[in-house]
Amino acid sequence: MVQKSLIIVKPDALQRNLLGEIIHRFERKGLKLIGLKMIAIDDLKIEEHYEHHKDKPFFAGLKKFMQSSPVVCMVLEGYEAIDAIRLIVGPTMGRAADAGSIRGDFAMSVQYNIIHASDSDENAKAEVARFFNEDELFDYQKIDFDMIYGDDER
Ligand code: IDP
Ligand code: MG
Repeated sequence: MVQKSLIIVKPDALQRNLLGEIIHRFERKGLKLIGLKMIAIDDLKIEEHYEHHKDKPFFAGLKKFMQSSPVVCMVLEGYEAIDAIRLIVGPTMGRAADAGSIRGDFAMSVQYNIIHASDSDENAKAEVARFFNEDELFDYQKIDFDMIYGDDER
């Protein structure tokens, strides 16, 4: 199944000049970039996006961190892309993430962990709709497509 995933490049990654490195990793993998923008996350969006953590003691700190600078949001598309992207990103705890993953290579923290990526198809649909309007997502032909997928994956 072709899936879309919402990526947020967090303030720590922007401060540490890792945006290009992160985009480069997804590009080389063969994922298709269909949306990209820089935003300041407002209170409502952060509360919806991290709803599952809103009663945790670290929520106020997480909100402050996510609002400490703009973030860069992307939508990436690909065949079974959600799990593939989570592998590239690594687990939540940076210092437990495998070397080679984004968090494994660039993060030591559980909170300052560089990047958000959707974790399920259901969450991805809600997250993409939360951060992108329809007219900010692009449907276009990519010329490397035939070299990235086999016939039964298209
Ligand atoms: P994920 O980003 O790997 O999907 P989630 O459990 O959905 O992880 O948590 C969302 C974000 O909340 C994490 O990426 C991290 O920035 C922050 N977070 C999660 N657990 C903790 C914690 O125990 N302390 C501080 N921040 C946390
Ligand atoms: Mg999550």
